[in-house]
Amino acid sequence: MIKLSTLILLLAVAAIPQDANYDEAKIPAFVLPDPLICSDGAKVTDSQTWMHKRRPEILALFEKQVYGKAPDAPVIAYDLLESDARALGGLATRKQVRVYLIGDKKGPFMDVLIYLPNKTQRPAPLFVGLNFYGNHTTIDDPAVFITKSWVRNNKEFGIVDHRATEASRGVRASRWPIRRILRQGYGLATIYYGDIDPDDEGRFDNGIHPWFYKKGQTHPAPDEWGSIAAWAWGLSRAMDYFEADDDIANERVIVMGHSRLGKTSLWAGATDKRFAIVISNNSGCGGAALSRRRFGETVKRINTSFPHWFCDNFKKYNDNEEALPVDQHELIALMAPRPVYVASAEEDRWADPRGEFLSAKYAEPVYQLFGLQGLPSDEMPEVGKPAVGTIGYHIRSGAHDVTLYDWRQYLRFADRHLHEKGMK
Ligand code: GTR
Repeated sequence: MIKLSTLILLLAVAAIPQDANYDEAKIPAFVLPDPLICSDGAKVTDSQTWMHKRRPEILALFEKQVYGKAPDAPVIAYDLLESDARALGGLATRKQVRVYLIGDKKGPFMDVLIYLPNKTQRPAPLFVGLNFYGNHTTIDDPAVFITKSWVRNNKEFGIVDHRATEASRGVRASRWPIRRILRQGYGLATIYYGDIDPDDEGRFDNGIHPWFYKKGQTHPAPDEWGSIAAWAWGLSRAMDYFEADDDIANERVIVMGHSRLGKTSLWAGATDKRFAIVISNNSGCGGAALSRRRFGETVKRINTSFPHWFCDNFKKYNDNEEALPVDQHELIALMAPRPVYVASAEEDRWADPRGEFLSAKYAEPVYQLFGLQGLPSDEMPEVGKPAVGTIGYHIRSGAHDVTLYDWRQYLRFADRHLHEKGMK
């Protein structure tokens, strides 16, 4: 008789993709595209040529082949649903703002939860990030509205029939040290990503996409936005609102995201230069990790498990990474000259920590065009020893998650760069 525990173990092992490679020795030889060679063969030697010629080329390739092109910015509308100048025992001013994504109050909307520090001067610099299960999961604050959007079921969090409930209030607070962020003089804004586009496999008949379909269209064209591009587009709509809010320093907005939402924060930073600093936490394949290494999660694997995240053109690169006209170091380079931080976790091998480091490192030549230090470490830093220039990188101990350790580095990184610019 096979014991139940053995059976569970066997089933768990069976669930691990058999084709995933975790052996550095088995990484295929590859040549990365050079961010500094233009499509006409010209070499980029100055920041002007980068900004006006090469950068737009790379951005267009990512749009067409990887994430898909999002619609132009609409004029948004918004309503302040609720605010409290003495939230969290007086530490913060809370605002909950409904942003109407196409400017029509009968159309789709997302709710932005904002805390601003009361102790420091306004306008306040701000971190913004999407969350996985609803704004009310990020903090133990009974005043935060519970989303009515589709949410992934999660028994542990009390989410059944795809509806968030009171039971999940604060369940993800460990990923959002809001009081600490406030005490350090920053605001925090967060949005439930499913308000923009539900993360339900393969469906494009709900969320934001149908609002932009041409007559008769039922699915984005091969080069049109997948879900990651939609979530990033939503972050830009939040930015539109921040620009209209005098309490927020819109030239000091830092976009941060974890995992699929780390892929999203990178794409938001690439497509929208209004984000002053960009942070990727454990973003892995299709985020910071180099695709050509095929370590852990691969292009084929991600396109199979999550066919809706990227544009359909990206599927051409399943088991065919060398044909990609870009790789993810060029995504990091699109942030230049803005500061960008890439974070890995030691046990998060699925996301390929070394591939995340190398991407950050190989973005360096672009930063050097601006006379900036890139990532001040030629070797992969040791666990718990961040390397920080205009590009920052760390690998911490532990699993795929966002921890206080990660946030401490992000706050320090933001402080350092805003100080340097005389902005804090
Ligand atoms: C995993 C996926 C990763 C990462 C993660 C997450 O299942 O393979 O690429 O995005 O989900 O977002 O939690």
